[in-house]
Amino acid sequence: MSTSSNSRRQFIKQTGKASIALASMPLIHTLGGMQLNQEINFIQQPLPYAYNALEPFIDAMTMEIHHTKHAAGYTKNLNDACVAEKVDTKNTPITNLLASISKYSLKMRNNAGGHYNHELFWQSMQPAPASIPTGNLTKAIEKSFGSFADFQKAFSEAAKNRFGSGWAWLIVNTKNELAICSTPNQDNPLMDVAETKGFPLLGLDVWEHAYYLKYQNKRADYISNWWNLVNWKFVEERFNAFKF
Ligand code: MN3
Repeated sequence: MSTSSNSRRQFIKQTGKASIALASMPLIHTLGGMQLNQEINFIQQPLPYAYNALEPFIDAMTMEIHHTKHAAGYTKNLNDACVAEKVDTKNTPITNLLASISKYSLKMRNNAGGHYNHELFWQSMQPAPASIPTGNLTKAIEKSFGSFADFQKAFSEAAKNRFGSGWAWLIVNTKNELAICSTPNQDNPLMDVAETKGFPLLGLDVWEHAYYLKYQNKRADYISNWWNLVNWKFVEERFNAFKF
């Protein structure tokens, strides 16, 4: 898929409708020069760092099981569901599938979300030390949340308060503003069924499989330590590529 961000921006300018932009977001596949390839055949990408690279905040065993078992399972099951439900994976970007997910089975919903969410999750982390957002993203965060500290507090609350399994998100919403939301299970803000819709810039996995070996019941400690691992450069690239 090769719609350029220029023609995309042009398209958005002409239509002026963020909701249309959200339904046709090819740029996610080419951010930072990376070709994720999900749109061709839903492939799980290798981790961009070693299993132990995020220690001491996320331990190597958690990372290995999470990537090779849980996340790999979502990708496999997504491909199985696509065969069963006759989705043309060669011509269906994952974002299009998510935008019409209500037309498919629960298996498709859970695994398309699981695949997309985890591919984003791995890339949005990097080994410590902690970084902070810069440039346009900083300005947008301050505009929407007051300060970076206030943003972190609100995002952490969303992650803590997600009952059971799910995700917390920083998104660009349909009003083209930064917002925080959370989703249950493997849902995400790109889905037509999502309560709050938008383009995900950053997501935090708060399923117990993401932290239980090290943190057990202490989800709040996992969340506060995770801030040391956020790859703000990657988040900012997503923001700048999406901005219109
Ligand atoms: Mn997970």
